[in-house]
Amino acid sequence: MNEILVTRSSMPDMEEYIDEIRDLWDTHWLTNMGKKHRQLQSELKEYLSVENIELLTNGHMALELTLQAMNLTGEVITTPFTFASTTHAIVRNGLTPVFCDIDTDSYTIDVGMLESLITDRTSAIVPVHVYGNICNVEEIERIARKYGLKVIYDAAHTFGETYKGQGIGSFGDASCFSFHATKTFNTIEGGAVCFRDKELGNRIYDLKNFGIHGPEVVEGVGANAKMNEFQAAMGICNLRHIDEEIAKRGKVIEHYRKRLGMVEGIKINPVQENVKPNYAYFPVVFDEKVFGFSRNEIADRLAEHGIFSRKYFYPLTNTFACFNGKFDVDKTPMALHIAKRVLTLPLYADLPLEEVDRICNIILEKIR
Ligand code: T4K
Repeated sequence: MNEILVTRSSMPDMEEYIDEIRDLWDTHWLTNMGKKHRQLQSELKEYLSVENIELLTNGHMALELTLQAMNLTGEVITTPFTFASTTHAIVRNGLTPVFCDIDTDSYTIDVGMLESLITDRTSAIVPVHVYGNICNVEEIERIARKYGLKVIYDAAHTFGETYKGQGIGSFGDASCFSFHATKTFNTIEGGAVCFRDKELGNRIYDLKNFGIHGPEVVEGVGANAKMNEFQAAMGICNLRHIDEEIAKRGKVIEHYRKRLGMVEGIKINPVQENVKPNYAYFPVVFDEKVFGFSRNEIADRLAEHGIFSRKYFYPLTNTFACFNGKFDVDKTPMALHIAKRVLTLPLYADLPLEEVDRICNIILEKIR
């Protein structure tokens, strides 16, 4: 049986990658902000249309170190409908996550509720552009200014997206991207933070490289979160093909939408206005009462055919066992509703449209 997983890493031709890494055998320079790191950093700055960018070893460290570099205290407002990383980055900085519910259509932070969660202990907002759906950046900016809060976007899913023609990484005080193998753009593992304030960038740099300023000068108590040269080389190669990759993902999604978009009991995110998308994920929400089958039944049925969809993002982070019931999930009812019903279907650039048809046929099989 031909197995299909939820995604498959984009990779350049092997020869292209080998050509890119060949000179590492001449220089023996493998990490510590080498030539490839510097090249990728400057190419990404241009591609993402951002003023400042710092590369890191993964998306999680981008988030965790950015929060640390901001010296935040107290409470941080965020959403539980996300990958573990977002909440963990907050908690690992000794901060208290305060969970806001999500919007019905985009599954991003519900800006209508946001203001009611602000207290005199709130220091920041960490909204998530989940699945590549853009948050209401204008309203978030207004609220953050009004209360003097920092905004750090979890932009793990939004590589290359723009809003009103502006690079998505240029919103808020900082935006953190993931370049993990499963993302639209990958550096195997990898990530980056884009930021406004150069001083913040200096502090993130210190945290990513032990606070070292020279062979005999250590000015900060930093960690190690450097992207190495093999990661950067993968990024340089993948960046050459990214527009084509995104276009191919777009075709896959177009086909899914054609097949599933009008089916009663299946909900698909509406296309967002003024957004250039990157087609990061394809989430589908099943309303069992109308569709006739639950999300879990559909996931199991697909698995029987060797098709492995995923329940991103179930369970909600505010229900994780590691938090021992500390958070009240009833405060985020929409997030709970979506998490129980959502399934992300297989999506990658080279997924053949015939396979998309096969997946849709299995999903729709018993309702016809
Ligand atoms: N914030 C958000 C909102 C995020 O979604 C993430 C990461 C982060 C922050 C943190 O960024 P990083 O520190 O990871 O850069 C995957 C990814 O590992 C993770 O990056 C991603 N979000 C999350 C949504 O998905 P798993 O545990 O589901 O991955 P796994 O190993 O089950 O892989 C899923 C599928 O991907 C496989 O079935 C096949 C395919 N795959 C996987 C790997 C590892 C490949 O094709 N190639 C590969 O190398 O977490």
